Amino acid sequence: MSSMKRCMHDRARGIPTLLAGALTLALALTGGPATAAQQGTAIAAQQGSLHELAVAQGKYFGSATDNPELTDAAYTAILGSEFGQITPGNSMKWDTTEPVQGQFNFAKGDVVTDFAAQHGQTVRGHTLVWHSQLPSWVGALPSAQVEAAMTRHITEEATHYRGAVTAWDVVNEPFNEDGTFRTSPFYTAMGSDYIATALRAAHAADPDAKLYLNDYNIEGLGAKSDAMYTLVTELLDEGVPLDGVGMQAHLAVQYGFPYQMQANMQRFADLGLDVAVTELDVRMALPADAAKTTTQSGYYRQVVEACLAVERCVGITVWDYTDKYSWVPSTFPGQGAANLYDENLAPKPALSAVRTALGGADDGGDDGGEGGDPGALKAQYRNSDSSVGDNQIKPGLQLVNTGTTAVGLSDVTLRYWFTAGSGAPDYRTWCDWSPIGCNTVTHRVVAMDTPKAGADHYLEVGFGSGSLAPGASTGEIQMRLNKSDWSVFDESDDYSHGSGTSYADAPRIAVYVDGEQVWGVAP
Ligand code: G2I
Repeated sequence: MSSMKRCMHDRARGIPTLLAGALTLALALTGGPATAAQQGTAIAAQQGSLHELAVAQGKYFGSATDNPELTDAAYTAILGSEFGQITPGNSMKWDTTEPVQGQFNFAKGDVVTDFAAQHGQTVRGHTLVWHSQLPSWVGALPSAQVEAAMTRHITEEATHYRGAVTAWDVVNEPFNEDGTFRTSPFYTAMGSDYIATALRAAHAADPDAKLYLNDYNIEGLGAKSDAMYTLVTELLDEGVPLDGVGMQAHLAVQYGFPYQMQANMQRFADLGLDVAVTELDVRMALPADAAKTTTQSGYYRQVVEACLAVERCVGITVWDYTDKYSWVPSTFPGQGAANLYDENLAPKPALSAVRTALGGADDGGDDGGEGGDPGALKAQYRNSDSSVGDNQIKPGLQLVNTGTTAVGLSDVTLRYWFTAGSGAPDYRTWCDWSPIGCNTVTHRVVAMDTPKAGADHYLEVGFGSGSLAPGASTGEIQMRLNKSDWSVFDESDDYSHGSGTSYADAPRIAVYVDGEQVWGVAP
C-alpha cells in the first residue's frame, strides 16, 4: 500500500476524534467565541468534513494554502478541519527555495509541512521544475550547466522534504495548448529529456514520494491531454519513475466543462498511473448570479463524480478553498468567485454540491439548484438500436419538466440500467446528438455495488448547466456506450431496455435531483 493510501486509512480510523475536536479547535485557535463561519465549520464537521467524506470513498480532499494566510485564524480553523491534504501555493517553488544559486531556503515550505503535521494532513509538494516563478539566474546559465543546476535543485529540495511530502509535482506545465512542448530553460538545454531526468533525480532523492507530472487544460480529452498521454506512455515504456498525472482543473463557467473528463482520467489510470485533481477552482465573470453559481456548482459536482468513478483517481485539491485568497482576480481582472467559500469564509452552494457528491448528507444549504418542484420531472425513452446482441447500447433519452416552475439541470441525473456481460470492465460513453448540445450533457457508467436482476451497471446522464422551463423537454439525447474492448452485450434482459422506437414515458429509467430519486423505479 502506498504511503499516501496508508495515511488516508489511518486518518479514516481517526474520524471520531476529529469530529469531537472540531468545535473546540475552532474556539481554541481564535481564543474567543466561534464566529458564524467557524460554527458552520463545526456543524459541517459533525456531518463529516470534506476529507472524511472523501476518505469514505477511498480518496483525499485537500486545499492549496500559502504562508500569509496561515496567520488568519478563522481561515486556518477551516483549513485544518475540513481538509486532509494541503499544497503550498508558492512556498516550495524555485524562486522561494533557491533564489540564488546554491542558497537554499526552505523556511516558508517548512511552515506548511509543520501545519500539515499538526493537523494530520498529507502534503503535495509543488513544484520542483517549472518555467514560471523561476529565478532569473537559471535562465542566465549556459545551456551546459542547466542539467546540473536542475538536478541539484531537485535533489536538495526533495531530500529536505523526505517524509513530509507524500507526492511531488516534479514537472509543472510542460505543454503548450496545442500539445507541443513548452519552451523553458530546461527544454532549451535538454529537449524533452529534461522530464525523465527530473523524475529520476526526484526518485533518487525520495524513493517513497509519489512523482507526478502536472498541467492545466488536460482534464478533458483533447490535443493537450493527448500530448500528456503520449509522454507518460513513453516514460513508462522507458522505465522512468512516474506515479501519476495531476490535472489542475482551473475551470471557468464560460468555457464549459472539460470534454469527457472521466474517460480522460480513466485512460491514464489504465496505464497504471494515479490521477489527482490538483488545483480545482471554477471562476466566472463578476458579478456572480444565480445561473453562473448553478453552473459552478455543477462543475464542482462533476469533477467529484469523475474522480469517484475512476478508482485510480486518488483525490481532489482545491486551489484554495476561499475567494478570500484566490489567485483568480489578480490574474483575470473582472473574474473571481471561484472557490467553495466566499470572501467571508461563508460556505457557497458549490460546497453543498461537493459535499453531496461525496455522499454526505445535504446540509440544507442551497447547492445551486434553481428551485422549482424537483418531483415534477419524468424520463422518456426510445430504443435507437435494433440489435440486442451487438457491441453497443444506444438509448434515446429525454427529460421532461411536468411542473409549473423551471428546474436547474446541473443537479439532475438520469440512470439507464443494464448488464455488462463478459469483457472489459471499463466503458466509453458518447452523446451522439441532442438539441440542447452534447457539450452540456455529461455521462459515465457506474458499476453497482449490489447487482440486481437485469442490472449490474448503469449509464448515468447529467447536465453541466442550463435549466428546463415548465412544460419543456430537453429533446432527445442520443446516448451510446460500449466496452473498451468492444465485446458484445446481451440487452434482452437489461432492466431499462425497451423495444419502443418512439419516445414514451419510461418508469424503468430513473431521474434524480441532487442524488434523490424523483422519477422511475430503480431495480
Ligand atoms: O496560477 C494558478 C496556478 C496555476 N498552476 C500552477 C500554480 O503554481 C499556480 O499557482 C499560482 C499561485 O496560486 C499564485 O499565488 O501561481 C501564481 C504565479 O504563477 C501565484 O501568484 C504569485 C503572484 O503572481 C506574485 O505576484 C506573488 O508574489 O504569487 C506570488 C506570491 O504571493
